[in-house]
Amino acid sequence: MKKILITGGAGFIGSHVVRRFVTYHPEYHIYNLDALTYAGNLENLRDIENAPNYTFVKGDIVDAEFIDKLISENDFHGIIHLAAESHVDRSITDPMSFVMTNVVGTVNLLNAARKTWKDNFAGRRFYHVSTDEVYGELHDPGTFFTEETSYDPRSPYSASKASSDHFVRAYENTYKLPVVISNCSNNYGPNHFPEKLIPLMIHNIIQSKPLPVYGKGENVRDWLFVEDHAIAIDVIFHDGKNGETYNIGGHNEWKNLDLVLVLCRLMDKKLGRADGETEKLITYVTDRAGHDLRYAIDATKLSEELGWKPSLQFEEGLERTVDWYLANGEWLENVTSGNYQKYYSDMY
Ligand code: NAD
Ligand code: TDX
Repeated sequence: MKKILITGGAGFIGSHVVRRFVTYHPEYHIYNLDALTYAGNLENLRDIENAPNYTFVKGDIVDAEFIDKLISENDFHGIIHLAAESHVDRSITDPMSFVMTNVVGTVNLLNAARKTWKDNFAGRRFYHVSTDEVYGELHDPGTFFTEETSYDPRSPYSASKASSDHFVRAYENTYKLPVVISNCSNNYGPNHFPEKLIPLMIHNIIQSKPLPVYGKGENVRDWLFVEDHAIAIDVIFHDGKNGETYNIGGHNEWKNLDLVLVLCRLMDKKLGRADGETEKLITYVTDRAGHDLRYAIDATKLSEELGWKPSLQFEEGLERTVDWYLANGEWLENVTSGNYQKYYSDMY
């Protein structure tokens, strides 16, 4: 059985990727390597934790010795790398943890793969999961990020992800490591940590707390349902070409304020509140420092070359997401106790 290492598999996107690979690829044994930071939660994987082709490994990608040992002792055919510090606001208050995990951690994995695989790269693949934020921001409607767009990272988070992307490409060029990279737009869906816009709003709506909209709510994001991202990763891992980059996006742009209003109306219905009641909770707060105006992905290459398209309409995805949070109050309760309280009170 081929062994595949997935890093960051206890986090939001990683847990959906792990579930997909464990369920749809019984030909693989999936090793989920995760440090279980505040963002990692094994509850996300309860349904598959006893699957015969699944093993969890607790560990930190910043620990080079540990990573070398893990990778040299296991004959991994593929490494799908998602572990990261992922929240832009946290990168503004603590950039160094982003350098350590996103840059140093990625280079540790690249080094270990190179040393272990030596020049025997046949059938191996290092898949680096990245973000559209490396391309900077867009201003003009109708313009999109393509795979040829120059890098222009503008937050400590995107600078760390851009740096890791460059290292991955450098290892391909210098050592011929078989790599593939994808850059995806904003994900949403079940298991999303409630520091990010959509789950934070859902959490606050349920609790009738203020809904903090940064600035005037005019920034634009392109939203993709997380399971569609997991499908794209599956497709690229198997059919993508070494050395290539694939952009992944939903062609689903929303101004933040419009998105929050849609969510408020949906939650009025779900919670049996009067129409318009929830949106009274909207509160405009100080803008994020260096807040990127607009991200929008052109995913033509992925759809034309590999046949991937998002499967879900946004309305359906948003309703599935809201229903998941309403049905999983205990999950939300667990992740918003303890340290989350301190994070939230420091933010506002
Ligand atoms: P997340 O914060 O929900 O999860 C990150 C996971 O990585 C957690 O389980 C955490 O415990 C683990 N981790 C963090 N530091 C680690 C370390 N030093 N060693 C081992 N494990 C560690 O993040 P996410 O939103 O699921 O994002 C996953 C990946 O996808 C990231 O690389 C991110 O840059 C990328 N991405 C995210 C989005 C998005 O909208 N969330 C969009 C595009 C790309
Ligand atoms: O309380 C909030 N109020 C608000 O107005 C929060 C948390 C966010 N926002 C705004 C900021 C952004 O314009 O909403 C938008 C989305 O914010 P986030 O959910 O923090 O996502 P973003 O900064 O766009 O980054 C996300 O997408 C790309 C992920 O967190 C990254 O990991 C991914 O790479």
